[in-house]
Amino acid sequence: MRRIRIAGGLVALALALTAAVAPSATATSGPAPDKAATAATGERHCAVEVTTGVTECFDTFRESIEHATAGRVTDARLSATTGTVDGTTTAKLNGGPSTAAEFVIGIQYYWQDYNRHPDGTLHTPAYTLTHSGPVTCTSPTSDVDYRSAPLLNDTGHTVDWNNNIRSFQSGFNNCLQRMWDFSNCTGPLIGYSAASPDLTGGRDRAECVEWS
Ligand SMILES: [Ca+2]
Ligand SMILES: [Ca+2]
Repeated sequence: MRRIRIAGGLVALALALTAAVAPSATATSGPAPDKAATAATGERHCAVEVTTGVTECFDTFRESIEHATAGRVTDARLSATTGTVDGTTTAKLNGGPSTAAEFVIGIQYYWQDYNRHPDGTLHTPAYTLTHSGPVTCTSPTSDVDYRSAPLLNDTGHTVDWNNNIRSFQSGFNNCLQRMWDFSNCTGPLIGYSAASPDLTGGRDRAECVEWS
Protein backbone atom coordinates (compact mmCIF):
# COMPACT_ATOMS: atom_id res chain seq x y z
CA MET A 1 0.00 0.00 0.00
CA ARG A 2 1.13 3.52 -0.57
CA ARG A 3 0.03 7.09 -0.37
CA ILE A 4 1.03 9.93 -2.65
CA ARG A 5 0.92 13.49 -1.57
CA ILE A 6 2.82 16.67 -0.99
CA ALA A 7 3.68 16.95 2.65
CA GLY A 8 2.09 20.06 4.06
CA GLY A 9 4.45 22.47 5.68
CA LEU A 10 7.49 20.70 4.36
CA VAL A 11 10.09 23.11 3.11
CA ALA A 12 12.70 21.29 1.11
CA LEU A 13 15.26 23.06 -0.94
CA ALA A 14 18.10 22.09 -3.18
CA LEU A 15 20.79 24.54 -2.36
CA ALA A 16 23.93 25.69 -3.98
CA LEU A 17 24.81 28.23 -1.41
CA THR A 18 27.79 28.73 0.75
CA ALA A 19 27.38 26.94 4.02
CA ALA A 20 27.51 28.43 7.43
CA VAL A 21 30.29 27.39 9.73
CA ALA A 22 30.25 23.63 10.13
CA PRO A 23 28.85 22.51 13.45
CA SER A 24 30.83 20.64 16.01
CA ALA A 25 30.77 16.87 15.94
CA THR A 26 28.08 15.92 18.42
CA ALA A 27 25.81 17.48 20.95
CA THR A 28 26.84 17.13 24.51
CA SER A 29 24.21 16.21 27.06
CA GLY A 30 23.38 12.59 27.84
CA PRO A 31 20.86 10.37 26.09
CA ALA A 32 17.27 11.45 26.21
CA PRO A 33 14.89 9.26 28.17
CA ASP A 34 13.26 6.52 26.13
CA LYS A 35 10.22 7.42 24.11
CA ALA A 36 6.90 5.78 23.70
CA ALA A 37 6.20 4.19 20.34
CA THR A 38 2.60 5.17 20.05
CA ALA A 39 2.35 6.63 16.59
CA ALA A 40 0.10 5.72 13.69
CA THR A 41 -0.26 2.16 12.52
CA GLY A 42 -0.11 2.80 8.77
CA GLU A 43 2.85 2.87 6.45
CA ARG A 44 5.95 3.23 8.53
CA HIS A 45 8.54 3.69 5.80
CA CYS A 46 8.36 7.05 4.07
CA ALA A 47 10.36 8.57 1.23
CA VAL A 48 10.71 12.31 0.76
CA GLU A 49 12.03 13.87 -2.43
CA VAL A 50 13.80 16.84 -0.94
CA THR A 51 13.64 19.18 -3.93
CA THR A 52 9.89 18.81 -4.39
CA GLY A 53 8.71 17.77 -0.94
CA VAL A 54 6.71 14.95 -2.53
CA THR A 55 6.27 12.19 0.04
CA GLU A 56 5.13 8.61 -0.21
CA CYS A 57 4.80 6.17 2.64
CA PHE A 58 4.87 2.39 2.42
CA ASP A 59 4.35 -0.71 4.48
CA THR A 60 7.88 -1.94 3.80
CA PHE A 61 11.34 -0.42 3.69
CA ARG A 62 11.96 -2.16 0.39
CA GLU A 63 9.05 -0.34 -1.24
CA SER A 64 10.25 3.00 0.09
CA ILE A 65 13.68 2.48 -1.45
CA GLU A 66 12.18 1.37 -4.75
CA HIS A 67 10.27 4.63 -4.78
CA ALA A 68 13.25 6.72 -3.65
CA THR A 69 15.34 5.33 -6.52
CA ALA A 70 12.58 5.91 -9.10
CA GLY A 71 12.14 2.17 -9.42
CA ARG A 72 15.81 1.30 -9.91
CA VAL A 73 16.52 -0.64 -6.67
CA THR A 74 13.75 -3.13 -6.01
CA ASP A 75 15.35 -5.49 -3.48
CA ALA A 76 16.78 -3.26 -0.75
CA ARG A 77 17.58 -5.06 2.49
CA LEU A 78 18.31 -3.94 6.01
CA SER A 79 20.97 -5.99 7.73
CA ALA A 80 19.54 -8.19 10.46
CA THR A 81 22.64 -7.57 12.54
CA THR A 82 23.47 -3.89 12.06
CA GLY A 83 20.11 -2.51 10.98
CA THR A 84 21.73 -0.46 8.21
CA VAL A 85 21.23 -1.25 4.56
CA ASP A 86 23.42 -4.21 3.72
CA GLY A 87 26.48 -4.08 1.50
CA THR A 88 24.70 -5.33 -1.58
CA THR A 89 22.03 -2.68 -1.20
CA THR A 90 24.59 0.03 -0.55
CA ALA A 91 26.41 -0.91 -3.75
CA LYS A 92 23.17 -0.72 -5.69
CA LEU A 93 22.19 2.61 -4.16
CA ASN A 94 25.60 3.99 -5.13
CA GLY A 95 25.74 2.22 -8.46
CA GLY A 96 23.19 4.14 -10.44
CA PRO A 97 24.18 5.80 -13.69
CA SER A 98 24.79 9.53 -13.57
CA THR A 99 21.61 9.88 -15.57
CA ALA A 100 19.52 8.14 -12.90
CA ALA A 101 16.39 10.06 -12.03
CA GLU A 102 16.76 9.92 -8.27
CA PHE A 103 19.48 9.22 -5.71
CA VAL A 104 19.15 8.21 -2.07
CA ILE A 105 21.02 10.71 0.10
CA GLY A 106 20.11 9.64 3.63
CA ILE A 107 18.00 7.29 5.73
CA GLN A 108 16.64 8.35 9.11
CA TYR A 109 15.75 5.91 11.87
CA TYR A 110 13.27 6.47 14.65
CA TRP A 111 15.29 4.47 17.19
CA GLN A 112 18.95 4.38 18.08
CA ASP A 113 21.13 1.63 16.56
CA TYR A 114 19.18 1.80 13.30
CA ASN A 115 15.98 0.60 14.92
CA ARG A 116 17.64 -2.52 16.34
CA HIS A 117 17.86 -3.80 19.87
CA PRO A 118 21.30 -5.05 20.90
CA ASP A 119 20.25 -8.62 20.03
CA GLY A 120 19.38 -7.55 16.50
CA THR A 121 15.62 -7.65 16.85
CA LEU A 122 13.66 -4.68 15.62
CA HIS A 123 12.13 -2.08 17.82
CA THR A 124 8.37 -2.04 17.44
CA PRO A 125 7.22 -0.11 15.63
CA ALA A 126 10.28 0.64 13.55
CA TYR A 127 10.04 3.70 11.34
CA THR A 128 12.36 4.88 8.59
CA LEU A 129 12.48 8.08 6.59
CA THR A 130 14.46 8.03 3.35
CA HIS A 131 15.52 11.24 1.62
CA SER A 132 16.39 11.44 -2.06
CA GLY A 133 17.37 14.04 -4.63
CA PRO A 134 17.85 14.26 -8.38
CA VAL A 135 21.65 14.54 -8.40
CA THR A 136 24.54 13.18 -6.36
CA CYS A 137 26.24 15.43 -3.83
CA THR A 138 29.21 17.59 -4.73
CA SER A 139 32.44 16.66 -3.01
CA PRO A 140 33.11 19.86 -1.08
CA THR A 141 31.34 19.97 2.26
CA SER A 142 31.83 23.72 2.42
CA ASP A 143 28.40 24.00 0.82
CA VAL A 144 24.89 22.64 1.32
CA ASP A 145 23.62 20.46 -1.52
CA TYR A 146 20.25 19.58 0.02
CA ARG A 147 18.20 20.68 2.98
CA SER A 148 15.02 19.33 4.56
CA ALA A 149 13.43 21.51 7.25
CA PRO A 150 11.16 21.16 9.00
CA LEU A 151 11.01 17.41 8.72
CA LEU A 152 8.08 15.28 7.63
CA ASN A 153 5.15 15.52 10.02
CA ASP A 154 2.49 13.03 9.01
CA THR A 155 1.11 11.28 12.03
CA GLY A 156 -1.59 9.74 9.87
CA HIS A 157 0.95 7.41 8.29
CA THR A 158 4.16 7.67 10.21
CA VAL A 159 5.34 9.94 13.01
CA ASP A 160 6.21 13.57 13.36
CA TRP A 161 9.86 13.20 12.43
CA ASN A 162 10.72 16.52 13.98
CA ASN A 163 12.55 15.80 17.22
CA ASN A 164 12.27 12.04 16.62
CA ILE A 165 15.45 10.88 14.85
CA ARG A 166 17.88 8.79 16.87
CA SER A 167 20.19 7.36 14.20
CA PHE A 168 20.88 7.82 10.51
CA GLN A 169 22.73 6.34 7.59
CA SER A 170 24.04 8.57 4.83
CA GLY A 171 27.26 8.26 2.84
CA PHE A 172 25.28 7.40 -0.27
CA ASN A 173 26.01 9.00 -3.62
CA ASN A 174 28.82 11.15 -2.29
CA CYS A 175 26.59 12.69 0.36
CA LEU A 176 27.27 13.27 4.02
CA GLN A 177 24.59 14.40 6.45
CA ARG A 178 24.48 16.98 9.20
CA MET A 179 21.68 17.93 11.58
CA TRP A 180 20.42 20.94 13.48
CA ASP A 181 18.28 21.32 16.57
CA PHE A 182 15.93 23.90 15.11
CA SER A 183 13.91 24.13 11.90
CA ASN A 184 15.77 27.30 10.90
CA CYS A 185 18.91 25.14 10.78
CA THR A 186 20.62 26.50 13.83
CA GLY A 187 21.80 24.68 16.91
CA PRO A 188 24.36 22.14 15.70
CA LEU A 189 23.72 18.51 16.64
CA ILE A 190 26.18 16.69 14.38
CA GLY A 191 28.50 17.80 11.58
CA TYR A 192 28.73 16.19 8.14
CA SER A 193 28.95 12.44 8.76
CA ALA A 194 28.33 9.21 6.87
CA ALA A 195 26.27 7.73 9.68
CA SER A 196 25.52 7.78 13.38
CA PRO A 197 24.17 4.79 15.30
CA ASP A 198 23.13 6.99 18.20
CA LEU A 199 22.86 10.75 18.32
CA THR A 200 23.08 10.46 22.11
CA GLY A 201 22.53 14.02 23.36
CA GLY A 202 21.10 14.84 19.94
CA ARG A 203 18.45 12.13 20.11
CA ASP A 204 14.97 13.32 19.26
CA ARG A 205 16.13 16.86 18.61
CA ALA A 206 16.78 17.31 14.87
CA GLU A 207 14.39 19.54 12.92
CA CYS A 208 16.71 20.39 10.03
CA VAL A 209 18.80 17.93 8.02
CA GLU A 210 21.34 18.94 5.39
CA TRP A 211 23.52 17.00 2.96
CA SER A 212 26.72 17.79 1.11
CA1 LIG B 1 14.78 20.37 18.19
CA1 LIG C 1 28.77 19.52 -1.49
